[in-house]
Amino acid sequence: MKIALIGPPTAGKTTLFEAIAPGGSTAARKGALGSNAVVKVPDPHVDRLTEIYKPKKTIHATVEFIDLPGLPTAGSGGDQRTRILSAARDAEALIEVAGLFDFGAGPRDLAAAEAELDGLRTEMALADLEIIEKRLDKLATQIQRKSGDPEQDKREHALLERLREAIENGALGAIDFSPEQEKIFRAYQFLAAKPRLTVYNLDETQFADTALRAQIESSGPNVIATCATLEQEIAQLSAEEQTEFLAEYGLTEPTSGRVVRACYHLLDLISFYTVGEDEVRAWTIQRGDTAVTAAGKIHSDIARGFIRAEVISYEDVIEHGDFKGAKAAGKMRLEGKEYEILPDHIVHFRFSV
Ligand SMILES: Nc1nc2c(ncn2[C@@H]2O[C@H](COP(=O)(O)OP(=O)(O)OP(=O)(O)O)[C@@H](O)[C@H]2O)c(=O)[nH]1
Ligand SMILES: [Mg+2]
Repeated sequence: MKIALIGPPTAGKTTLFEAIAPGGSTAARKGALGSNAVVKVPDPHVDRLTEIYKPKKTIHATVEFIDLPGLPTAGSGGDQRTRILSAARDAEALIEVAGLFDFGAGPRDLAAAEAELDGLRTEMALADLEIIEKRLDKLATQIQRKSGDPEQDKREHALLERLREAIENGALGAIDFSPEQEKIFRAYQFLAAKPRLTVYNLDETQFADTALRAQIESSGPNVIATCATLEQEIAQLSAEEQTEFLAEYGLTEPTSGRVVRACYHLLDLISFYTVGEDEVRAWTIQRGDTAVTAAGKIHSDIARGFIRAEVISYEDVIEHGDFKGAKAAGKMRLEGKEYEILPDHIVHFRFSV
């Protein structure tokens, strides 16, 4: 799962990226734009289970972040802007970053940053519309010459016309697709359709203003206020120093952790856990996934030879000391393939191949 940081130049994307991935970025893929890094999803459940099992290995869920260069202002940037937008298209979700700190052009207020983000969203919608127009032209020619599959081409043409209108009106979310339409729609990877987290990047003084932070974050569930330079400093501190430092700002955890978790939720991902002396591990599934799908994340053999899932809630495991204790206390459910795995489930799969 890839999440791209996108925004106007100098908004603090790279600073935020480095705060999120203090270990540094992994080597960029050949020809890829921007750096990428695989980042652990902070998870108190994994921490607690590790304390209990003291396993040889602990594995967190991860997501991948891509730090894109700043998007040049509309009408400039040529090739570079096309490359940035197409790299963003490859990501499953976007973090749009706007700066409120003074980066040379004087202090900025929230309204200015919001306007800048509106501009960015318009840019992305226009890039989608450009793709639609090109495809519509091509389909029209194909339909006229009967060089493709005319029926299928007509259906795609009609769908794209609907999508064009929806993107123009910012109403993509309101469309109901048939399975065939859904498939076509997904293949286009429209930027306007990507789940988004909005991050406003403040300077130290603005960030100390809790009222401003609250005002920003009250504007929606996927809006976060941060100070990327501060986050970068925090990432270098020991756990103890971190707690102290954060307390000065009235925080209990770094916002970089919140950003990572918010992205996880944005993508509708959840974690279930497996535990043991060898390994405590968080596994990533999509909300709504069944036990057999979850089993397949661990190994295709476990899905193929699936017998039953032994499921205990995290709370029950904690209350009864460990998985065994909770099982002895009768807290275990034995579930079949179609059972829906929930976020705090600890699972042991019975299988035979
Ligand atoms: N005061 C303050 N300065 C910041 C903050 N975040 C970034 N900066 C500064 O702003 C400048 C640009 O930051 P970058 O993180 O490189 O911005 P960017 O969005 O990656 O820039 P491009 O990749 O060129 O588009 C740097 O000098 C940062 O130190 C912040 O939260 N507060
Ligand atoms: Mg940068």
